[in-house]
Amino acid sequence: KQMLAWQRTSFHFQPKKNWMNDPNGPLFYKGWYHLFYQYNPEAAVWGNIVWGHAVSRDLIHWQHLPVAMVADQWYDINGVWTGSATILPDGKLVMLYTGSTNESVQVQNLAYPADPSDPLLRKWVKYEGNPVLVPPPGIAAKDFRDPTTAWTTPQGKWRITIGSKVNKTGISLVYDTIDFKKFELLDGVLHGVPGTGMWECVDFYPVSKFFENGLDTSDNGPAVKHVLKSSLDDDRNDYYALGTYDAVAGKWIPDNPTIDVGIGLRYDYGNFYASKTFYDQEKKRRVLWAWITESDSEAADICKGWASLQPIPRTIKYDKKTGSNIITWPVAEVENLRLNSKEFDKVEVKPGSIVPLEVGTTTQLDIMAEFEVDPKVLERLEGSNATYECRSSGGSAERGALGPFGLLVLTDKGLSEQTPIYFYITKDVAGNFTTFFCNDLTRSSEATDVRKLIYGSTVPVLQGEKLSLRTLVDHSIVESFAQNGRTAITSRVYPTKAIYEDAKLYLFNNATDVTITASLKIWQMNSANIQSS
Ligand code: DQQ
Repeated sequence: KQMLAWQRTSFHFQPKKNWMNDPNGPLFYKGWYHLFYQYNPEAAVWGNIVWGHAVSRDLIHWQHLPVAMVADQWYDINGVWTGSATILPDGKLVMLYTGSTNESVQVQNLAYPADPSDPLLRKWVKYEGNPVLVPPPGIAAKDFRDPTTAWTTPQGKWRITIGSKVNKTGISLVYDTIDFKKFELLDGVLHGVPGTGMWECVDFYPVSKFFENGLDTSDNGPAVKHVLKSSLDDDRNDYYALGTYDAVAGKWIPDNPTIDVGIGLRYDYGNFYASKTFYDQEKKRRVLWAWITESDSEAADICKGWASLQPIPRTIKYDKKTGSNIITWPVAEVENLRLNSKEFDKVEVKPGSIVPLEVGTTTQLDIMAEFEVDPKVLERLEGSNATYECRSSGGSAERGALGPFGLLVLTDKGLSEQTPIYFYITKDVAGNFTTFFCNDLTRSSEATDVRKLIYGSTVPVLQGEKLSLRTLVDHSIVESFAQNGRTAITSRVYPTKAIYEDAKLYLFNNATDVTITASLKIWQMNSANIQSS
């Protein structure tokens, strides 16, 4: 009981009770951030899906509102599924969402605010001509869902894309519209990738090649690249690629076809799915939400009465330094929750040792850490051909010359439960280094009904850069970022012993050949007191 109560978060968005999944139609309107989400009002498992709704001034402190849309029409009676908002030039809003019909056909529907003068957008009206789109010829009835935010075309129309598949090829269909009521299907697809299966929750948006600000979804030109993201139903991860959008043809081409959507980069290498971005016109940034599932058992979810979280929303930017990836980083507003901080300067961690970090209670933390590895040791070491992979290489217990080293969060004094977040450097025979960033959950809990994977991937480290990581801990969620957000890993952690006052924090170094010098700043985090009205 106490264990389950401990798992509820203090500064992450979650409904008061029951089940949540995908974020829907995020937007900023008349001074308020709105988050809608897939919600089951009746239970802590998926089903009876309606649109939950909450508002915030700062993306951190939320107020729950009554559900925005329920399943009350033949065209959404089996579920008011995922959708996106578009803000029209006159400030009006339209919402497109997928309905699962009385015959479980996936159709697209239009909704709009009943009272645009209400900044809280409490009431929504469904268009009387719904559905506005049904599956086109050649597309199966259950493979047509999750319309994006619309952007403008050179012809002055609106354009959207909708995920689907043909055989095993994941695709995104493209439609033009003037009024969001009548749509015209374009020839061909925005993009498709063989072998990737059904594309859910497609997202498509520009990022600036040169500047820090985010871009409106309709921005285009030589100074932008376009990100295409798909949530792969088959492996439940969010993949993206950078590329070029041809507005005339309605097609997108990846920069590098070998790291295309679904076969290349991910937003997050942990638990992170069905994400959606929106352009925050107030702060001129693009913000990312996502569905973070539980990784305990359904029985435990039913027992605690809730399931799923949203991450701390992240700003998304193109990484000008590498040119090959985007960077995601918790919105600046989360820093307002920082309480007292502790600094640790140049702590030496010898090969095969751990160092406790005394910071008081460790269940709500924001940790910034930098690690230095003696460059002479790096030079001296002989390269090997070892093929390392976070997922399959034995986790934090497997010792190599140059790793693993990093943090142990949510760890009890006896180290019987520990959640390591770490770097691991490899050197090949040609002398090239590769840095991995991983999170090992295999010893994170003594509970037996919990999925305990090892997450992670490589992270680009440029000449002269120190290794840096940031980790946010909030009870059962741990979000980690390497090299300022080039690689992110979100995990759900369910300790049985390392809870409340018994959760400790350590530095560890399991490398055999290097001493690590770590400098950290660690804040305890306030709760966000999420209110219901
Ligand atoms: N969740 C929704 C669908 C979407 C899926 C249904 C992704 O619209 O494809 O709850 O998690």
